Amino acid sequence: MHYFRHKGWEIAEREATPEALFLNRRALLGAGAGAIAASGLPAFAAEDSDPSASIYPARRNESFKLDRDITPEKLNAQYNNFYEFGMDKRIFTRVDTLKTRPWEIAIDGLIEKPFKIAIDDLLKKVQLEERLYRHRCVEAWSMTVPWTGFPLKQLVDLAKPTSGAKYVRFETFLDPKMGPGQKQSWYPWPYVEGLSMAEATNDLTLMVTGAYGKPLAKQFGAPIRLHAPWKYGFKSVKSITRMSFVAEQPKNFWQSLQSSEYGFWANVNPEVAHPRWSQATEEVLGTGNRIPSTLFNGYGEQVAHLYKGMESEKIWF
Ligand SMILES: Nc1nc2c(c(=O)[nH]1)N[C@H]1C(S)=C(S)[C@@H](COP(=O)(O)O)O[C@H]1N2
Ligand SMILES: [Mo]
Repeated sequence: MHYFRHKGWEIAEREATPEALFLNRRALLGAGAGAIAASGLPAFAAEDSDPSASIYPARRNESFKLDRDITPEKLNAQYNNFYEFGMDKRIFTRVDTLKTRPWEIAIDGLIEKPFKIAIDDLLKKVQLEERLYRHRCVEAWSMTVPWTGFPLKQLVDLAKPTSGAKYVRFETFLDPKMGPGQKQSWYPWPYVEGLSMAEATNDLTLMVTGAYGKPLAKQFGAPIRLHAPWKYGFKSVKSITRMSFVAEQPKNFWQSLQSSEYGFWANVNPEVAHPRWSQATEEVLGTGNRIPSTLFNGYGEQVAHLYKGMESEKIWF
């Protein structure tokens, strides 16, 4: 018998989910269109034409496990927040206008030499892996996702920030033809988010380019989005077109809209209520269960040290 200590977010092997088995089978079959057809599984919009399809699925990094089942793909792909495409959860019904190729990301600000890079060139420069992550929305629901991506640190290293860089600011596309929600002029478009340099270079911070063993479906924020799993979901900005290294703390989309309700740090804390609702529990998508939420969404071992000495600041929402 093996004795080893599980971290809070790890599960025992025997609890491996059907999705995990499915992904392993995909890995054996290869990710070609034939394999997808042969498996009889629904093909989601993005994957057929996606030029990066052949690099999925990536090898799973087994150090990132979960104490919960993976949210079924179909459910997850039909329950999304993406205000560029509307204010309800049925984003998948109208996300076709998002054109993900060509797609360039501008990397600029306080770095050695600002540059632009096409998504498919970036994918050649980084090491993709799969990680199982929890996602906790500020609206008090949660899901668990097999993301594919690479640690943001790899991109920070490519960018070579200068010593003046204290934060990374992310920006989503600004194009109301592509994202008709941007015609709603009372919102502070484009969607902006930010992280401190310490957060950006923490190993947990993932740039996500795939989910469920394939390129990101459009509603998940194709072709590239962020996921910082210890923070409320709104920090995880989708469809990124620009990453700027800056000296000042960026003001994010929700903070610009309503700073009394949404802040910069937005770390999950069940004991600190949102001004309009409790954060003590969360509804686990697809289960009908409401369970207690956890400090840093269960990732305290990895990130609590980042906030030592900052207790007097508004780091919880
Ligand atoms: N550009 C952009 N990014 C975004 C959002 C958005 O509206 N626009 N919504 C955020 C919120 S509130 C959440 S909970 C997650 C939802 O991710 P999912 O749809 O993949 O579950 O995306 C985040 N990233
Ligand atoms: Mo959210």
